[in-house]
Amino acid sequence: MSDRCLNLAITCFPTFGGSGMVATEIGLALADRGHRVHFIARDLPVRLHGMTRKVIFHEVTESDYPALAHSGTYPLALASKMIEVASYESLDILHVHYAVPHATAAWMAREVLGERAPRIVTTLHGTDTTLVGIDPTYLPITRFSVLRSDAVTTPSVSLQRATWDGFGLSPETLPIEVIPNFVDTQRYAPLRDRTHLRPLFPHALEDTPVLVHVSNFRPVKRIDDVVSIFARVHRERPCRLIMIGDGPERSPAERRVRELGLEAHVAFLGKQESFVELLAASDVFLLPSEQESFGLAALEAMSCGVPVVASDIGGIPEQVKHGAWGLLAPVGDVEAMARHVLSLVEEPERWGHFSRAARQQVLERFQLGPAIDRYEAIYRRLTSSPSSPRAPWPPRP
Ligand code: GMT
Repeated sequence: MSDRCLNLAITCFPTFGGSGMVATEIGLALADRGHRVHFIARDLPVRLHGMTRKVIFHEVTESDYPALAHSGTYPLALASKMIEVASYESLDILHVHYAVPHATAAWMAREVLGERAPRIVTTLHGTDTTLVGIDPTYLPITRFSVLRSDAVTTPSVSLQRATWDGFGLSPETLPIEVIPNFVDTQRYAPLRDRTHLRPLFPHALEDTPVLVHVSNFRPVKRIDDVVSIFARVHRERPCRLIMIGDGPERSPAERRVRELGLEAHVAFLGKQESFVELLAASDVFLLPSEQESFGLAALEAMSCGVPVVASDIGGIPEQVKHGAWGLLAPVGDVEAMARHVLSLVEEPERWGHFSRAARQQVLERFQLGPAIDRYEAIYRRLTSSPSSPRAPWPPRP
């Protein structure tokens, strides 16, 4: 197998969200290994800010022609840009993150490029197959495009299975490789420096427990449960809550916090480009989601040595072992989650044990290097085979 440098392009959503972060980190790590890396996206991905000299960025711009307003031309503009970049740059690999509509745009580009087309790798991230992808509005085209990818990956076994179930497929008709998400363990490292918290809660005592939640504030995150857990814990033991991120559920959550009279104890910070110091200074990370293919934010917390209290759902138990370095409860069981939080913040020794074990797990299983090795191996396998295998059509379950 040749180890020549590859010419590859990555497509992802540029906004705040785990899939874009993972895609960006993969691209930057590949560039560090000497590959030529292009990003094709609607906007500069958040984590590429200030890093553009390492990679080449291609912006996808849609026509503003009035007749096309509201006709959803992003997939067409993206496919056109993929064709352009692949033709000029002789791309080996097109790695798309999030199937809807990225895998479809990649398939369209390949149809146009024919023999010159790069191999397509699709990384599924969660709602692209568990929610949006299986919505009948998109199911036929998403399923088709994923099947037409040369390689498919997911960050968890849970999402691998959910994809087979949702698409009515099997390991034989759609091979899916599980490559867990990863974290930069040097950046996300334990740092119990409470000075970063003081400006948020000037009147809190030094030992007041601080809970933290980071997400895109979508309904699937059950933001109301975050507030409920906090309110229950606060009744037993005064504490504080930091809410990082923004989305449709933020306003209702802020309203509820005010109704409960807890506004002095909760800081809604909105989107933050960097929040690692706040995360590392907090005591417990809350993730009571309805669904979570992986839960990257929980991994970042664990890497900082912050124990996680979360829903026992999706890919979360694959990274958070209940009772060992985190605590899980059924979705919606805010009573149990509040008890879990109290069991950590009221027992410093137990907290310390969970904190060290969480960090250790991340160091052992979720480092960047091994994940990049596995993506690289897929690229090499695809580029060294003369023609990529195409799944039969129509697919059988
Ligand atoms: O669909 C979403 O919720 C957004 C998506 C994203 O783009 O970040 O999140 C998914 O991908 C992340 C990165 O792989 C995972 O950490 C999240 O668990 C996953 N979200 C869901 O499954 C709800």
